[in-house]
Amino acid sequence: MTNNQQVLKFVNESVALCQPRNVVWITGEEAQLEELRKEAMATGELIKLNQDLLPGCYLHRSAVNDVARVEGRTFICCKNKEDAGPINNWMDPKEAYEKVGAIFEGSMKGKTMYVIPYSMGAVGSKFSKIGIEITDSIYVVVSMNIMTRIGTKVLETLGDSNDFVRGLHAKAELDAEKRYILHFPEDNTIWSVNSGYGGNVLLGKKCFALRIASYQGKNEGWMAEHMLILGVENPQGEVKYIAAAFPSACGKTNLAMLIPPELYRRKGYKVWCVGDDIAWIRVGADGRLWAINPENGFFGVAPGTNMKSNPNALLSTQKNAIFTHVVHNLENNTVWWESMDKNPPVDALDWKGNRWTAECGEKGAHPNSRFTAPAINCPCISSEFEAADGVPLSAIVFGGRRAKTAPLVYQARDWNSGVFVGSIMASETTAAATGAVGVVRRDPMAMRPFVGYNMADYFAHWIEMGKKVTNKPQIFNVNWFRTDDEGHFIWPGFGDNLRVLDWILDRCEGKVEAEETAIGFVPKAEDINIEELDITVDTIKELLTVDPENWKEEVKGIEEFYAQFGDRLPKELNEKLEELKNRLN
Ligand code: GTP
Ligand code: SPV
Ligand code: MN
Repeated sequence: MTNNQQVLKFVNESVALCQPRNVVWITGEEAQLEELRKEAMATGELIKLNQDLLPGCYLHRSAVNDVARVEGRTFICCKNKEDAGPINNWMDPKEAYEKVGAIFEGSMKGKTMYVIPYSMGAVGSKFSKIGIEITDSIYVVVSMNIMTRIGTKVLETLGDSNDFVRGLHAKAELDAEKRYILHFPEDNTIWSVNSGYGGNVLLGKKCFALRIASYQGKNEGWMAEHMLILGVENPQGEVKYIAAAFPSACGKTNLAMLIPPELYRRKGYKVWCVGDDIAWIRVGADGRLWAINPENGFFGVAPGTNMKSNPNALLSTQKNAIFTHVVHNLENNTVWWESMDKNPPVDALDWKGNRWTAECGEKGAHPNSRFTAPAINCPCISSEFEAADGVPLSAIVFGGRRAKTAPLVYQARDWNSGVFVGSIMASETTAAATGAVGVVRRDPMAMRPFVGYNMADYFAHWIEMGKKVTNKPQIFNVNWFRTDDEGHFIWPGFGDNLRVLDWILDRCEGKVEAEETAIGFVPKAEDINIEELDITVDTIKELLTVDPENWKEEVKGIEEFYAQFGDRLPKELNEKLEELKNRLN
């Protein structure tokens, strides 16, 4: 399929290591993909769902121990340990190739090896980048076909260039003890073994588009971020773009495709989705930041997705989608998950494939059960989804899950204050990664698990980028997750989050005043539009409070976090921390 000597060398070396029975190059043609789906159905790897209700849709299960990213087994393998930094797990590249090479050795005996050429970003666009993923999993092939642009056209675009990311994946035994997700940023290489879960094996996603790309971006002067991108169209038809970074399972997909509240719809507001998880951001000739979504589909959280919370996401999954670890509804051969509706199926299998009914008290779908769905299925996909230069950003928004402390929204004073705001982000952990759920941890820019180098250098890169952006977006922080004394969310969230974006865009245009606090600018309570909402201005006031005592506690956590980086932490951030402390006193 190609004469590219570097690609051939990579494939040949992978064959020598994994020893597959045969090698199949993925062309991207529907006939080939359909053959593979049939083969996967025969082995049970894919289950074909009701084609009248869910045309082109399949169900897939990995192993019970394989339902989330494994941060403890994810490594950055660069020559110097200091370059991986204190947040990443590090392995010496030579040791990593040897140790994990032994696990790959012979792992594809008797199996087929698939070679998937893929493009992150529209094929041939100057911002796009190419990867080759080698895998023994048909689930990976058909999912990469949804999540990225794959096939012959990508190899044609690559020509004889060596500028591609090498990704090697083997399911092997799905042995959690021998599971490794390795990144070699200095070699443009990713190795993933013993997993079949999306975030660990769809190598274009977190592995390439964030961990490797963040390293490339640092060296090449651009940014790879864990951000959704959306456009808000006002009644005059003007569209302003916002990129927002929230940690895993903290609301990116929901915000990216939100449906405006009735009030806003009547006025003529629309929201357009450009991306729901990853943004590659560059400085344009006009001195603004421009963002593309390098992906071609959504890998979304299923539980909680319903016609009320996120109809656009649900509608995106109604054709050509693949579901993992959800309930298999045997009544009509469809899928179900918690809070999809109030009618759990009676005749059903749970995410493990065991007989299940809602009465048993256990959840039927895994909390991190997901779907891969083509972006073009989304009813509000932006006309700029494939735009070669991306979209210009008016605002960058950070946010996390905080029961207290962080107000509904605040604005940073300037770019470096915004970098500080991003760097001190903290959020309660979710089911998207293995480990405890609901524990507050620092997750700067929602990138804690995804920066492919030293996080202190990543902060420095943000500060450097700010110097190149002459027409800067404003930077904000939001928190949809403040709770009352009974633990209920106070803010209605979802579509009503547009009310906060409305204030954010007004601030960007200098149309609305704000109140200065120790941490930045918060809205005047009456400036958050609560028309037709069942809450009062007093509730908004409560949501906007900045409690100095809470923030003094927060400062301790920030100091502890910063201390890990020693001298490598940019001095600008220490200055911002000192400023915050002074304002609090
Ligand atoms: P990843 O795909 O892991 O990166 O997650 P994500 O950031 O795209 O999160 P997603 O939009 O899938 O939301 C995750 C969970 O947060 C779901 O259970 C949602 O129902 C819930 N959620 C999203 N937005 C809101 C909100 O505004 N308020 C509340 N209370 N919950 C929300
Ligand atoms: C996340 O965990 O942030 C996801 C899902 O978007 S995964 O692809 O598993 O990383
Ligand atoms: Mn994500």
